Amino acid sequence: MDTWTLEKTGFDPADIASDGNRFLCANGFMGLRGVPEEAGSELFPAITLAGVYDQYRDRWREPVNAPNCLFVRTAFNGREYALGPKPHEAHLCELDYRSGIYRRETDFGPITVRSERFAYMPLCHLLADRYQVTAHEDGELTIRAGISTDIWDINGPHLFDFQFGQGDVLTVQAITGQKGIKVAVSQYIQKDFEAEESRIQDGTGVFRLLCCPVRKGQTLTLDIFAAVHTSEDTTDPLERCTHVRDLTGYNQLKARHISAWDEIRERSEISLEGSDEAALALHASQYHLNCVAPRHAISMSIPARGLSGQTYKGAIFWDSEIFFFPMFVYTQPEIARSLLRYRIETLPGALKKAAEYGYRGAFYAWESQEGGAEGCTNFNVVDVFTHRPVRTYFRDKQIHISADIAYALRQYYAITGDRTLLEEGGAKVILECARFCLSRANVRLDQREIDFADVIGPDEYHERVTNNAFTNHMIRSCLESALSLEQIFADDPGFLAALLREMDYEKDWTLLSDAASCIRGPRRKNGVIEQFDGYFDLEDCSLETVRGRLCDPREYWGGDHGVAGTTQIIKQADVIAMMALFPEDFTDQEVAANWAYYEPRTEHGSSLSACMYALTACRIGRLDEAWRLFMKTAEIDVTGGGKQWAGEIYIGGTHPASNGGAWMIAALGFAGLQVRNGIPELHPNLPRQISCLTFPITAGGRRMTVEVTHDGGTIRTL
Ligand code: IFM
Repeated sequence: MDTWTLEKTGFDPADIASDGNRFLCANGFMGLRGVPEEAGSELFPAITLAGVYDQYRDRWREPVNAPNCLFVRTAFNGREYALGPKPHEAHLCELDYRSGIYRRETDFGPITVRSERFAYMPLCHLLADRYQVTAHEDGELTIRAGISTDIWDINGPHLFDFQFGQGDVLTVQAITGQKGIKVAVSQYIQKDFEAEESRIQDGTGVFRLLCCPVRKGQTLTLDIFAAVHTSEDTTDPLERCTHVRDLTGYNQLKARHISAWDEIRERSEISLEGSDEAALALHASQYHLNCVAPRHAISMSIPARGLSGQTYKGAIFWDSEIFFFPMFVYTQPEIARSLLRYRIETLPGALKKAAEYGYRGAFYAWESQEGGAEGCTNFNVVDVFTHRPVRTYFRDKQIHISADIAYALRQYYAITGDRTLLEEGGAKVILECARFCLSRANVRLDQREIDFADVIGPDEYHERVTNNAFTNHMIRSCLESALSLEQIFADDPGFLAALLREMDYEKDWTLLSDAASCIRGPRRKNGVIEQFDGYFDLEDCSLETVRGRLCDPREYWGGDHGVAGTTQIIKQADVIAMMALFPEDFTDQEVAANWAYYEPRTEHGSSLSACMYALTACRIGRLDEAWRLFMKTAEIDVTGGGKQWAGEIYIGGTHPASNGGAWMIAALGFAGLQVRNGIPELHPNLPRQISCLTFPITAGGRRMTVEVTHDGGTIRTL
């Protein structure tokens, strides 16, 4: 079995949305959905831009999709051939996970179209496509290649004032409605055939028409080069886009692209022996997380659905720090650094949000967009019955986000040994997050106890609860991270002293230690931690019972009327996520008792859930379950799994959190990798389905190779 290629035979309109995600090409700057070149908006074509957002009227703010600059559609003897809206059997497509090269071959009868394309990794503004047409009879071909503005937007339109350029390089420049950001794209072609050439410009874009006679058996090749720039990355994006004409040939570009991917894999690839299905799933996961990594930016994070579209408003969630960050910090720490720098740079947004809610310190956006602006609305779900927006409290009450960021900053230092990120704003972020936690605390003076009331933990089906175990634990860790700065900077006490002074922090500093020890610990029953105060009093019924109460499969399980809210059924790992993230704070027996209790009560309705259960399952020897949950996590973007709807909101896309989760299960769970006092160690828990795992890591600035078999594990310094 080829464990490096995702293949699909036949075109099925029912799979359009999901295939666009599964066959994504991306390079951190942009994501090109896996749709055929000839696609109009009905097939959801999108080139989603990282970090460029726009809001149209009062609709949701979301990332901007650039015009489709790889558009090509071919007509033979006057008839245009295009996939959709009907099924088409004579079609196959594939994505090579080694290099992110997408290929398709479609037999339309009189002609066959083949193409191969990629989002160029060495220079993130470029796309390339080799498009070939073979004629099966003599006739007249018309190829329409250009820039289509007929693209997918969920809450658009976002681009206005289009200017079209019809020179040797076709260009389109438009501006976003809200901020007037210029978005420019271009398309340039090289071809191996003579054709009569003209231009057309209509309401759907600007195109060149190439008309020529063809003989039966003849193949025409068009190499298409496209560029995308915005005024966020350069002062004159349109001019920059015209440089596509200077590119050397397709083959050279492709060779450079492949070698860039070879380097990425050399630094991050986990090779797994024993199961081809698992190897394929792991390759898919690693591809999907690596292809959306911001290699081009020193301060940028990754949206929850990567660059596969505008789902979840292209926003940055806790997914970044808790699920994407581990793979990067262990394999490509400069990317982990970029994710955290984004939080450092967006600190002003977090300070502002805290102040708006009447708190001090940094309350990070639950769905963070550029500058840390909160993208999460008060009504984040639409009810499928009434079609009315449902008041949700993610934005106001998921306060663990700030503590999660502090957690990742501390992890970065522990794993890399690099203090500079703390010096360059990271320490300040930790202190502001801790200050927020102090100001958000509900203090019961008579009992010297602190509660965190009216919060939402990772399990979003239970809103506005008190003393969510995960949240309280994370917050305690945040306060301790702030205190740990004293040790980290023990050799440079002046740094911390100056920072505390600058932040007017002296009083907060004196409270930290006391506050950390006063946070209410979780209640327990028979060794099981109560997820929040009163959770055990909720109806204890099965997942199937709750599912059976749904009147519509797309119905939202949480919120005021959700089927899960009054029961112990939870959306995603919560107590178990806490145990996975703080392994040293819980015994094996505690983990085992909680796993046995919570797993059957978890819907795994979020793609963030299964990996936390798999990680903890490794630790307690439930290896068959770890394996099952690993496969569920790793396969998600192979099968196109995961929930597609929350109420009436489309939530499909790729799943970088699961992709990162798969890396975590393999490296931290199966291989049992941990860094203690700066030294990596292995505690292998290899399931019987795997015979060997090998992967590179970087810790303490040194590069190493890890190998784990059923005879044990070794770490070799390179
Ligand atoms: O961050 C998650 C959240 O935990 C569950 N809903 C989806 C978000 C984005 O992945």
